[in-house]
Amino acid sequence: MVKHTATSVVTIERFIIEQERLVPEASGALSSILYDIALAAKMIASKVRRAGLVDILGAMETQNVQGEIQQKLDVFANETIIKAMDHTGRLCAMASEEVPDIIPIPDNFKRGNYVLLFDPLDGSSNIDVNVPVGTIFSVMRKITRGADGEMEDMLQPGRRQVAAGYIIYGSSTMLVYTTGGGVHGFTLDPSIGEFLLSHPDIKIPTRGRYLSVNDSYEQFWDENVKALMRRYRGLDGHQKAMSVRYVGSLVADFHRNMLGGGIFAYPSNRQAPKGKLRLLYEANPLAFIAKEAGGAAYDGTEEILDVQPTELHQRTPLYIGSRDDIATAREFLSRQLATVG
Ligand code: AHM
Ligand code: MG
Repeated sequence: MVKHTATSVVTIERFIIEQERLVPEASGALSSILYDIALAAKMIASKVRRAGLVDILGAMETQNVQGEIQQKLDVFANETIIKAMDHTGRLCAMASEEVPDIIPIPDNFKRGNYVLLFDPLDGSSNIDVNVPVGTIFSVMRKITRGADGEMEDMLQPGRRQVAAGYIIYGSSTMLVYTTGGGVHGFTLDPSIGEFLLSHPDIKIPTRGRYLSVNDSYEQFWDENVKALMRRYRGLDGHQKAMSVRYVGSLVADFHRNMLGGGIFAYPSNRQAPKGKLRLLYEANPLAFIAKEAGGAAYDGTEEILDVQPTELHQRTPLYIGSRDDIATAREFLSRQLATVG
């Protein structure tokens, strides 16, 4: 990573260019995908900021592919990302949590060598109570031979991601991303409309302070999960109790735990044997970031990044965060005393 002095102002554009120069064979395509995502993020941020002012809130009558009520801002975020990315010649297809099938590149635009998968506005049920929401994205290299991206390009294990990131629309807007050379965070300065480097080379503390889990599902958890949560809470006398923090907005919970250390868990339960979160749009990109920051992500059986996806909107249980806390999860969940179902 290029070193900057504490006083140098580094825009995301400058940072991406400098990172690209460190890789002599880079074509610039990935850098351009990242700029375009940053542009879409600014457009979404400005809309989210005004959410309480303009008549944009409220559920539309359509339901998204997961069967949940879509908020209008979801639709806006989804369309903004598609429009910012479809004409650039860098992508050969996209996939969104809000769209049932692969999103093709329109016929009149050039195709590129990458696919983009994204959750345009995660946690959108939180918007009308002014809780942070986020965008999550993942970039993979195309592996099929034709010009258009195919299902096989989308269903690659997370280990093959070449870039991943998230934007958190919180008290400030931040964009955090990795291309495999560490995790870097940028804060949007609204007065100049630029993302400025604020958190270079983020590392997750090896053991964390925070536990983020929705324990209203406890009655439906497997015994191993219950025992694991007792350990995290310090109830079995083996470790200091972690503090419970649950926003219910994945990006916000993940971001806090990445900076402060800890674990976010959405275990499988009897009502939802695969949990709630999506492998391709949520778990994989955050797992790549966690790994690059020195943390880990686990699905209760294997590393998230090793899971071979079988469908676009696949759900997965998720344990993600500090390395040692994930090791504890691995220890408890591999006991397999009882099964969920
Ligand atoms: P969404 O993709 O429909 O917005 O749902 C995902 C959100 C996550 O942000 C959050 O971690 C989770 O749902 C919370 O779910 P629950 O209310 O079951 O705890
Ligand atoms: Mg989501």
